[in-house]
Amino acid sequence: MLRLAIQKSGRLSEDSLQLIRECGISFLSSSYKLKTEATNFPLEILFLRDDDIPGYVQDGVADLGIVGQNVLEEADGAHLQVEALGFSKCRLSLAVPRGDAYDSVISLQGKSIATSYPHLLGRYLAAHGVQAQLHTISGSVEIAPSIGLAEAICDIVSSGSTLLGNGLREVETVFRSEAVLIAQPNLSAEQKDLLDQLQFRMQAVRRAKR
Ligand code: PRT
Ligand code: ZN
Repeated sequence: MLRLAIQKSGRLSEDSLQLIRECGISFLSSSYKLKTEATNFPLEILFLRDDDIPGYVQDGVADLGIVGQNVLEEADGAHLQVEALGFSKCRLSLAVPRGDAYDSVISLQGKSIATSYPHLLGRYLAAHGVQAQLHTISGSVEIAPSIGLAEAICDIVSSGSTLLGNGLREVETVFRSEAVLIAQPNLSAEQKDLLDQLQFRMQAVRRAKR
């Protein structure tokens, strides 16, 4: 038996469930439940907050998980990735108020930056030799400059319309992300075999869409 953790409700939920269905796995979907069992594959599905998924998989509470690489990498879990899934593509970007002067990342030297990704951003700034003051906030990062909390932000961007609507200009890409399948490091031989079957089906689903 494998336990797969997916996001309970959010941007990854629907595509994660659809991928499982497209792999030919049937289950009773119940949005209010915490878990459900597949009827034709030895798989149990746990519904969790996305931020909790890397930790549950690292600790072996869940055997597998589907999560964004942004959340995985921020939690230092990149070694858990076994398969890129091709959906929920987005990027973690730096943005500044539209009217502000900006030449390169060096322009951020000594500035204050609001983000929910202090680890990824800190690593990027260090690699570019920039020292900045990071303010870690968990949501509504894009309003930080307009309320005087920070001079720049680093947040997830997809279409770019949220930045535009808040008078911000995207200036650097810090990290590119998509949804990935992750697995706990200590699967049994039987579980590894099931994971192989699952990955084989996931790859076939993706090939069929190309
Ligand atoms: O409740 P829970 O903690 O489980 O969910 P959450 O609110 O933390 O995450 P959720 O559902 O918003 O996103 C889950 C994952 O989807 C993220 O970790 C990313 O991997 C991926 N993803 C893809 C996105 C986006 N696209 C996205 N556009 N996550 C967030 N956004 C937000 C972004 O934060 C910003 O507010 O959308 C806004 C920007 O979108 P655009 O299109 O205006 O640029
Ligand atoms: Zn989250």
